[in-house]
Amino acid sequence: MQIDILTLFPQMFEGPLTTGIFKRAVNRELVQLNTHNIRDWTHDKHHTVDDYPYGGGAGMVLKPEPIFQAVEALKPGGLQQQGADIMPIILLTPQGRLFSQQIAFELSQYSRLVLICGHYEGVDERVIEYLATDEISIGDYVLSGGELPAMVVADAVVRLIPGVLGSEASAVDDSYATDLLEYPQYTRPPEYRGWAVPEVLLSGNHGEVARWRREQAVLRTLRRRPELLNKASLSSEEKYLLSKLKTLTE
Ligand code: 6GU
Repeated sequence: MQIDILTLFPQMFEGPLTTGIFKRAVNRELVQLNTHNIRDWTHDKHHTVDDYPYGGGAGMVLKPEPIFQAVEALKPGGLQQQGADIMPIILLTPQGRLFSQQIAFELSQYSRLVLICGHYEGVDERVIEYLATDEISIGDYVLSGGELPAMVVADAVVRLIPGVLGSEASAVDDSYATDLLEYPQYTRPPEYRGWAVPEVLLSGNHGEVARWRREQAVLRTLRRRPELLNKASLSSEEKYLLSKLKTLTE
């Protein structure tokens, strides 16, 4: 997969994109990550990327021309896209659809992605209407730019590409992939400051361990994120357990 990131602050990506998951994916040639400075596509003396909003108001608005030119330079054949050639052009903005594991999975199916980092003040609406194919937000809080969200999206997508993670199982087992939160994890020592690891995990009984973990995941989800249980696939035994717990707490 090739990911092109358009930003006013390419230096923000230097550390994250050369560390951990991205480093591995790039080294294994599973991912090619490029950052592009939107400012490089300005042609005036002052390299102007933003301007005052028409109609007045606070803040500045990102101009359309440098963003259109930066994206068009990535696709010399023009922007008409068809079939396998399709390349999502995603604007990161608080007005976008809410990012999720499902969206990460959908994006992981493409061979190319373009991420445009917006800024809180805003981006000229013509970028949204005639250039971007998608708008994504990572949550209901305000960040000063789309750079951190672009890293969040890229991380979530890249780790779903086959061969990026150490074991293929790790991605499947994650929270949200199973619609349940993760069960508690422990490592050595078996007792630390008097706090013991649950006995069952030391038992060596794989069936018992699997049952305990599944039960912990369901209980933790019930307590912390009960709305997730509506779409989770639960056994009839688990549904019965949950209905009993719910009547107990009513
Ligand atoms: Cl994508 N951008 C900004 N500026 N703030 C955000 C966001 C994006 N998602 C959540 N907050």
